[in-house]
Amino acid sequence: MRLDVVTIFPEYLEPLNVSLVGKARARGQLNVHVHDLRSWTYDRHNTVDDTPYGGGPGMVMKTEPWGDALDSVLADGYESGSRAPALIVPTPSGRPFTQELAVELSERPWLIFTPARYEGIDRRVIDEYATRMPVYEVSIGDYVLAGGEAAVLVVTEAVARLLPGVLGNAESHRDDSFAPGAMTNLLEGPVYTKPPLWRGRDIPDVLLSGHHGKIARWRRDEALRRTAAHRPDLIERCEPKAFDKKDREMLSILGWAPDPEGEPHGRFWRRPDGVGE
Ligand code: 6GU
Repeated sequence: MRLDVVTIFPEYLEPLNVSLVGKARARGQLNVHVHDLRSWTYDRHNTVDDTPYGGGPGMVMKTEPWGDALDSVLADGYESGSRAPALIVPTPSGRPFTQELAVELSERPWLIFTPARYEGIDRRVIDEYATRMPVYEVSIGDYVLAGGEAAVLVVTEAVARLLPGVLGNAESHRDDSFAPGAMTNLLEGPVYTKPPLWRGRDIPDVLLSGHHGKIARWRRDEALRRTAAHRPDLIERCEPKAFDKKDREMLSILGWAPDPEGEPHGRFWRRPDGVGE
C-alpha cells in the first residue's frame, strides 16, 4: 500500500517511523511519502491560507497550493506504478472513522491524506478531486482537534495493522473489538499476567483453574459487564440471537432485558430502575 500525506507540519508525521507502522515501512509493506504543502507556494511568505468569503472567524486553506500539491503527488504516484488513489480528508465534519471503514481503506492500494489546519480547505478542492477518485471525509471522534495530522496517525495505524503480514498473528482481526459484521461487538474485559500476587492483589481464581469453558464464560461475562458500563449503545446494537442463556442471565443481573415491544425477542435495552429483578 502507498500512503501520501500533504501537510504544513511534516514533523508531526514523524511517528510514522516508529512501532508497527515504522516496521511495516521497513519491511516494504507500506510505502509512505510525507510532503510539505508549502513546497507548492510561490510567494515570499509561503501563504497557504486566506480569510473566508462571507466573513467569520479563522482562516481557510487556499485552493492553489492544495491543487498543485495533489496534482504533483498523483503524477508521482502514477509514474511509480500506483493505481486507484483514494483521498482521505480528516475533518471534524466527516463521517465517523470506524473499524468497518478501516477494513475498507486497508483494501485500497493508495491513500492520499490531506490534513488541514485553520478552518479547513476551500470546498472546491475536495469537489474537484471527487470527480476523479473516491473521497472519504472522516472524523475520529466527537471533539475538535487543532488540525488533521493526529487523525492521519490514527487512521494509518488502524489501517496498517490490517494489512497482510503486518501483525504477528494475522488470524485474529476477526476477534477485534468492533470487527465488522459481528452480531456482537463487546469491549474486552480485564487481562492479567505474572506475578500471581502483586501488592496484595491476586488473580481471579477461574483464570488459574485450567478450565477452558469456565474461563471463556468468565471472559464473556466481564466483556458484557464492561460494555454495559462504558458503551451501552453497543449492547443495544447487538442481535438478540447472539446472546445465549448465560449472556441473558448476566445482562439481567446488569439491569438489561429484551424490549417487550420488539418481535419476537427484542433487542436488549436497559430496564427502568426497579422493574423486573
Ligand atoms: Cl479528523 N480533524 C480535526 N481537526 N478535529 C477532529 C477530527 C479531525 N476528528 C475529530 N476531531
